[in-house]
Amino acid sequence: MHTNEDTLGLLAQALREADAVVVMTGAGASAESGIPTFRDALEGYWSRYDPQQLATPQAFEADPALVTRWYDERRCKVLECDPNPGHEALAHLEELITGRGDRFTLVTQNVDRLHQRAGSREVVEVHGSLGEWRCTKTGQSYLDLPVPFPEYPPPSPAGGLLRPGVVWFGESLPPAAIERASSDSSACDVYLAVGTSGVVWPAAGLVLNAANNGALTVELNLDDTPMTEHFSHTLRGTAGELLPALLELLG
Ligand code: BV8
Repeated sequence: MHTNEDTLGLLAQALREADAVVVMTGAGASAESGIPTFRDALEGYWSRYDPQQLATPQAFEADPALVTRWYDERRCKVLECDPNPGHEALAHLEELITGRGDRFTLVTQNVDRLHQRAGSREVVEVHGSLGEWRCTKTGQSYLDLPVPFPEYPPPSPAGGLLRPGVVWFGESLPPAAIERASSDSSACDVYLAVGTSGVVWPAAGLVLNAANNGALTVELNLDDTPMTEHFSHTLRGTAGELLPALLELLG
C-alpha cells in the first residue's frame, strides 16, 4: 500500500518525463473555494431537491422558473468564490509542462470557471458552464450576463427563454469537448483525476482510455470511488493540500 508521499514522488517523476498529461477535475477541486460539491446535500431552500433531478431537461420543462433560479443562485455564488491553491497549482502545472514543449489538457466536469480564473488556459469543459446561457428559441449563446437575473425564467432577447449553458443528465456532451477529452486521454502518459466521484458518464470512463494506453493513472480524492479500481495509484486527501505539495516536489 503506497503512502501519499510515495505516490507524490512517483507522480512527480512521471510528470517530469511525460510527453502528454491529462488532468480531470470534478466538484471536489472547487470544494475548498466554498462551492458545495455536486452531491453534497444541497443547502437551505435547495436541500429539498435532488440535484440529479433538477439538472435535467424534464425539470426545466416542468418548472423553468425553479430550475433557472437554482442555476442563477449557483452562478452568483461562484462569482463570490475564489480559486483555491489546488486550482492555482494546476495552472502552474500547465505552465511547467507546456513551457518545456509537452502537452497538457485540463478536462473539467465543473461548471464554475474557477480553473480559468486561476490562470489555466487549455480547459475542456465537458459539462458546460454557468457563465453561458442559451436562448431556447434560437440557440444563441450569451456569456457573462448581469447577475442576478431580474426575473425567472429569464426571457431571452429573441423572445424565448434563457437556459443555463450546462449539460443536463440525458443530454449529450459538447461533441468537440468530449472528442478532445477522449483523444487526449487515450494518448497521455499521465492521467490525474482530482475530486470526482466517478459516477457520471462518459466523463468517469476517460481513465479507461488512459489505462489502455499504459498511462500512469492517479486518483486524488478524500475517499475511494466506483472508479478507484481502474487507477494504478491513489492520493487520499484534499486537492488544496496535495496539489501544492506536488508542485513543491516539481520545484
Ligand atoms: C450523456 C452539469 C448521452 C449540470 C452535470 C453510462 C453508464 C451509466 C449512466 C450513463 C452512461 N452514459 C450516460 C449515462 C447517463 C448519465 C449518467 O452518467 N448517469 C449516472 C449519474 C448514473 N450521463 C449523462 O446523462 C450524460 N450525457 O451521456 O449523453 C446519453 C444520454 C442518455 C443516456 C445515455 C447516453 C450527461 C452527464 C452530465 C450531467 N451534468 N453537470 C450541473 O452542474 O448542474 S454532472 C454533475 O456531476 C457535475 O458536473 C459534477 O461535476 C458531475 C460529477 O460529479 P463530481 O464532479 O464528481 O462531484 P461529486 O459531488 O459527485 O463528487 C465530488 C467528489 O470530490 C467526491 O468524490 C468527494 O469525495 C471529492 N472531494 C470533496 N472535497 C474534496 C474532494 N476531493 C479532493 N479534495 C477535496 N477538498
